[in-house]
Amino acid sequence: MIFSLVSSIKKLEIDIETPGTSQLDFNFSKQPYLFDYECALNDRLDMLEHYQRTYNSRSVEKRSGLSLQEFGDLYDSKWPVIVTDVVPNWSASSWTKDFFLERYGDERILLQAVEGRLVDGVGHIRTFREFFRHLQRGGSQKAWTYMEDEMFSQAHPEIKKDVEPNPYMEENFFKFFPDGIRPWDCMILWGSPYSRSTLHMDPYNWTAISGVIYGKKHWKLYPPGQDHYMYIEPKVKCGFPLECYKYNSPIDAFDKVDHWRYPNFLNAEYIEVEQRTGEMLIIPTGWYHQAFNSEETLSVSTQLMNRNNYLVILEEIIKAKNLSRKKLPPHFSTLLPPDQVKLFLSLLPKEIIRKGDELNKKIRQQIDSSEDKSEL
Ligand SMILES: O=C(O)CCC(=O)C(=O)O
Repeated sequence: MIFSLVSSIKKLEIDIETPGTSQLDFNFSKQPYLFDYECALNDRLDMLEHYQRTYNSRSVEKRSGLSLQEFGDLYDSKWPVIVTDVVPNWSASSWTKDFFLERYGDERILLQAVEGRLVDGVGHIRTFREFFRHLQRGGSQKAWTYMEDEMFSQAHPEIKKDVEPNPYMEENFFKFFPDGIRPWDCMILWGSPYSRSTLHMDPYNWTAISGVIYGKKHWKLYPPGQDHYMYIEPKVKCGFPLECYKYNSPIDAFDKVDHWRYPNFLNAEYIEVEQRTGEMLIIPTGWYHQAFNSEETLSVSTQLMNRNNYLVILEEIIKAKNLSRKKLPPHFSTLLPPDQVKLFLSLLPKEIIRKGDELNKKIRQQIDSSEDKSEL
């Protein structure tokens, strides 16, 4: 089964007889790449047998001591997994409010305050000090606050050092992206009880990684091929210099869903997962997801592009018309994956990269000079 915005996969059951095509078997310079999810699941089934593990289509395993080989065989671009022995090794695992107050109390960050429903959320720029004061009020189903900030760690690279090492990110082709268009890669998410993300698939359809520093996150994870249940507004772009399509659903799966308005959403199948302090969740390419913090929770999100999902990401970049497939040389698919990515990036119009550099500077200036005095 193949996923994309026009694909479908109704049930999670899979037909192990169906042969699939791997990303090695076709020519990216000639035709669009559609990830073959069923093939990936079939590979996973074979490998579960090999590793003598049981198959459960309703759960996400918690693993420690997971080798890179087994991660690739069982989970990467196939099935979510919670890894329990990465976050405890980060300096970030001892982050506290005092740590941020002492070092960055007057620095400005981006947050969302919600009175009512998720769609009513309003973005604010506030200092850490003000945010913590607000956070102290707690939250309820109808009033909560969420720092969702990707910019702070860009201005403070020392923060990024605190969320290392991560062995599952050793191969990450995003490092080849020029500065201006490399997606911000360390989002700090700090929320009151009841805070939550949107229901979405990530930009460029990358693999998402979330590490909980403290607190508890509940996730709803939707296996690939269910785009047609999500009511995604078609053809909406993210507005990034390196354009991509936006896959944000208007539905809040942690609130009462208006089934008159969104009847097909009733058919969407999902897996529920609880992610606790010190745990890292890896969500594969193609899975819609939504997070809900049932208590005050601090987490960090990042993303992965590696040999198992890089063609999905390059396809998204082509789909959003950053580069014509015709520009790729015929030998493109014969190159090793990292060389394909480097060549692809070198063909992007220089204007896109220039715009990216400019935008990064502009956003930083806007945050630093903001006079946001709006009521929280
Ligand atoms: O932790 C959250 O609120 C959501 C994070 C997320 O969905 C992501 O990183 O893609």
